[in-house]
Amino acid sequence: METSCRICAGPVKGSVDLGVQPRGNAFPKADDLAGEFFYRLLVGMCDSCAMVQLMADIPQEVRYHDQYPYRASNSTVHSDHFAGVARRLLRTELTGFDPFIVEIGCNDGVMLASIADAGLRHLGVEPSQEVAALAKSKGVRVLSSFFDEETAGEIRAQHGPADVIFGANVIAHISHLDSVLKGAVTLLGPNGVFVFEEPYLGAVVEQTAFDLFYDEHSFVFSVSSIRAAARLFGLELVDAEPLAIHGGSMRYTLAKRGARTPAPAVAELLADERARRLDRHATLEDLSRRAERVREDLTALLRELRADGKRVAGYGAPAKITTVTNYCGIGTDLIPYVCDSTPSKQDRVVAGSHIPVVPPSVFAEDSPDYAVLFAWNHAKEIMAKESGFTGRWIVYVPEVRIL
Ligand code: DWN
Ligand code: ZN
Repeated sequence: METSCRICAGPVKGSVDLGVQPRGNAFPKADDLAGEFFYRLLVGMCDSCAMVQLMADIPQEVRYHDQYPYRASNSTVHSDHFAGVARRLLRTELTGFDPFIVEIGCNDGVMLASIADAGLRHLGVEPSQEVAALAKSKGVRVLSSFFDEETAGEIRAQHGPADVIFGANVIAHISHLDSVLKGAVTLLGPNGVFVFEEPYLGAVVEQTAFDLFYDEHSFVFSVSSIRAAARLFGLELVDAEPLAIHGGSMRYTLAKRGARTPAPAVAELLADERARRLDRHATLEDLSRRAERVREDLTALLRELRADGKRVAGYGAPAKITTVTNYCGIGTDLIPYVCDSTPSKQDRVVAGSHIPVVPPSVFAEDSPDYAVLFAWNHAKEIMAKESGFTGRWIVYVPEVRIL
């Protein structure tokens, strides 16, 4: 199958086939499974700009509805990270007279609350009502909308140019990325920056983290694909910084073309990506083979444990669990339940695989023999929290192992 690149219209060939999948963050009620939405999760790379993207386009209104369940503040590590992002922006980019920052997809205000506390002009652009209400309760000003070129024009007309546009784990979600980049050009002041951090293709490849592919991730960025996309729309990649969050992310800084001198990190990371062949189809094809291996190993292990009468549970219900369980064909026969601390996911089931999501107290009481760590990017925090767990952890990233 071949489609056209959403950024440059070049040919995109499907290289990773993760089968028929539901929406990653659907978390339906057990008695409301009739209308589950499914699509073919095929991932490809553009021949021209090397942008890795989903071949299917799931309408954004279907993904970011009012009950969107993800809460960015749900991990201490994440909350600390975003408070740190705010402190850094306050120190570096937001030091002029009456600065203005816009955050695309501000979720529950995990970053902008610190900006609001500092008394700076800001605006979160967030289409999902429940998370937007949480942000507002923290004193964050929110516009209920999707960000695109038109919204950017409206914001500029009302508030003036932005010094910073920020986005975390959201820019790669937006399939109309071309319109977002055009909007950044419209909204930014002459020396403004568009800073965003997203899961990094290099980390996905290195760790065989195929579960980072799901409907919300319209793209998985690399330094080279972002540099190419920025150029097409009058922007320039002026900095890139690897981050540990979400199992390996990259923070990109774009400025208007010619406004800033690119940091040495850009050329260094581009050279590293060339050496790692991150712009080659063969790299995705290899990732696909390694994903198949994880599927074989994980299902074989879970079947073996079941045959031995062991009790196995899941820990964490990130969006990633939807991809893994549906790709591997793991249902309640192998994992009867998964616990998660997010109230909006509890008493619901994982889409497609229908594994019930329960509060962590159920896990503590049940004390299973094994726990599959689906929220693997939070391993440190979760293992510290569950230091009393007497069973053994199973991880599948970068390969299947019992810890
Ligand atoms: O792009 C996205 C990213 C990167 O974040 C989104 N589309 C949504 C989200 O993806 P995710 O759902 O994979 O994110 P997390 O942060 O890996 O989700 C972790 C899950 O684990 C949450 O549901 C909360 C849960 N959790 C828990 O139950 N106990 C987390 C911690 C730290 C805990 O102690
Ligand atoms: Zn392209």
